[in-house]
Amino acid sequence: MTETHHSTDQRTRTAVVTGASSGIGAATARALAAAGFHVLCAARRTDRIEALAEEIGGRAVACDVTDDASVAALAAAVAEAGDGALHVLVNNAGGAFGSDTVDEADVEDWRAMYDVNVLGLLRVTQALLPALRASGDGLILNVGSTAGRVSYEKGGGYTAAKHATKAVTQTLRLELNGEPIRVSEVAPGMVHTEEFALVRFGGDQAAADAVYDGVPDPLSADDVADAIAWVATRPAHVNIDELVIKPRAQAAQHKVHRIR
Ligand code: 8X3
Repeated sequence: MTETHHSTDQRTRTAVVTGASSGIGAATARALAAAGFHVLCAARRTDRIEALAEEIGGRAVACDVTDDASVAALAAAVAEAGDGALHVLVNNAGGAFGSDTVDEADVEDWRAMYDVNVLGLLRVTQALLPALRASGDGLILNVGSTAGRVSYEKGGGYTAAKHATKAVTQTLRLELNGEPIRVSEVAPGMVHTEEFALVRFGGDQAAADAVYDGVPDPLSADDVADAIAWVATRPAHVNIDELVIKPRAQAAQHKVHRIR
């Protein structure tokens, strides 16, 4: 046996991670593969997910969660890879676009945030629910945020979208009650990834760096992936409803310890 890092009981289980090209998504794909899942790495940037899939023995699936046809192609790939069954869906694709007050926000930024963070989750979940049901032991894990718990200045569009992520997660858990599908949300606070803040600030590296400036230890993508893999590997009857994870330095959204 060569794949000694795979636990035998998870070997044949299949997982999908959206937004797998970077950050929390890529780290989650690695963590689930290490836990023994066959991971379908879904994202728009094919060069990145192909390299990742090769690294972890998974499969790359080009997917834009804001596009119906693209999500249908993901469902087709799942049907092929998992023999019609999917055990874990990690709805991770998302992001923040813009940092403006409600007064000055760009409607298109808000539309794009709702589309990827909320409607993307809806599209993918609808498309993959039949395969999750067919597994007899499915998990839908939505990556939320502390921004889905509180609001903060210049984050109105993102906090609204992430509050919606939480609401949809809770609704799904109610509606799927009695079916063999768990529904969970992992909600991180400050995570230092290469792209999240950079995208939010439209490529302004100095603004992105300022978010983490002086914070001794923000979370890493691996920290969050570790939590996601833990949720995914609980026994079938154990539903972790929600897990909020912040760095020690972040006592609350606005209360962040900085050493300079
Ligand atoms: C990211 C956390 O603090 O930028 O989801 O809203 S925060």
